[in-house]
Amino acid sequence: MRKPLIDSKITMNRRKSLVKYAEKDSAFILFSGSECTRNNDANFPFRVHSDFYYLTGYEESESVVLIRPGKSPESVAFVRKKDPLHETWEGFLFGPEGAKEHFGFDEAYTNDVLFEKLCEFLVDIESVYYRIGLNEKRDAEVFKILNKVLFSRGRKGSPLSRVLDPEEVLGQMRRRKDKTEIELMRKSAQIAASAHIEAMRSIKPGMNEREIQGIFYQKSLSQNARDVSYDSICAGGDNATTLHYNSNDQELKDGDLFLIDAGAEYNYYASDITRTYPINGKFSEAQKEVYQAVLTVQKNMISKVKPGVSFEELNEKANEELTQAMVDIGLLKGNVSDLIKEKKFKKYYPHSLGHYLGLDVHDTGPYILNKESRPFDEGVVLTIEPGIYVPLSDDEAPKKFLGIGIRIEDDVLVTSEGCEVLSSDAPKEVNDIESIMN
Ligand SMILES: [Mn+2]
Repeated sequence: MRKPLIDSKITMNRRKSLVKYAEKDSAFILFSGSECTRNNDANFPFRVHSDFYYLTGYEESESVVLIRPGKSPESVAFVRKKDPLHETWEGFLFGPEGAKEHFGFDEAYTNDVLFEKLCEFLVDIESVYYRIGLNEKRDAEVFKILNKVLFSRGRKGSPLSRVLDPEEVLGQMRRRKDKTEIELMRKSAQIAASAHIEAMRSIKPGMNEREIQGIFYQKSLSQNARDVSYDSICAGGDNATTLHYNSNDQELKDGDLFLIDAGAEYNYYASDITRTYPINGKFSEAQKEVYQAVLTVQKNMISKVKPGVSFEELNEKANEELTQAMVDIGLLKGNVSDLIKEKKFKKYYPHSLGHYLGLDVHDTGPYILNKESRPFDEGVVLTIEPGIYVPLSDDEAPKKFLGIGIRIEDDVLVTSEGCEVLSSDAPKEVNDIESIMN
């Protein structure tokens, strides 16, 4: 038998607490996702949908859960049937009995009766939380069911009033991490940080970007990460000025910087860390100038993270400080407040400061609520990742800065008083980096 990764008491409590957030007489229909098969019969690795995992801990593909907050039965699972022949090929399945026993669902069935059972369980439901657009075929089936439910109520029955995005509720819940999640986030960041250190130690001029990608991957999985949390960005020299560079196939040159944006996924929880360092182990003066500018802003922004502060405030502050730094090092010319107003900094810093982090790398949760910027709460995890990128092709920057792309990214947990940097094991001070590399 496969052991569930989360104690079912925790997922049962999460399902129970939906009633605090959800509309009256509502139901959630959540799918785990389906296996993707290539033409040649080889499987793409399946990964359960994060909302589904958060509320169930169940990892099997083609599973569905219906949750009716406050009603009985409250949770009904539809899962793959136990099938010895299939299990010989593909491995263990819990089946409905196992699903009930080990995951605490009130009822469980095989997934082939999903649609007739849904009709039954949706009769007294007014609003359905269902995510449209993940799978068109599934959308069509779900809407067919909803239509059938509607008709079954006859003329006197109340209409099914709404289909709502489950993110409205799950975004709120998942945005603040509970104790169990914080432990997993911490572990995920520690794994990734140690993989970053390994990459830092291994890099040498003449290696290929891909070799460092491999070292990061190996070091993550050897510490029990189930995968990397996204396609790693391993960019030497000018490649680092392409924000989502992922060809990772060029030779690393003596004298260039290396930018690596890579994270681990541990028990489905993501880390997301970026470090930039010299391929030959020693920063040049020009590289150090830009690096220190980014690092100072990054540390300043981290020091401001606490409950009540919002991304909007931090973004504004980061834009100001980065513009000032760009002027100080001679990358931009002119009056600082004009440059900020005209957003001239965007040329060298085109993205924003960070994002929520959790079961997904760009985690769910509202950044804006009721048209107001949402302040951080205790338990929120986010990234802080300013950067400066000067492409070789730039015709305005001083020559010494051309081909320098720097981003420094940490994972930060909001605590009651301030914050904790979960990824602090990964060195980022110039001296620390140089001493590890030499
Ligand atoms: Mn990030």
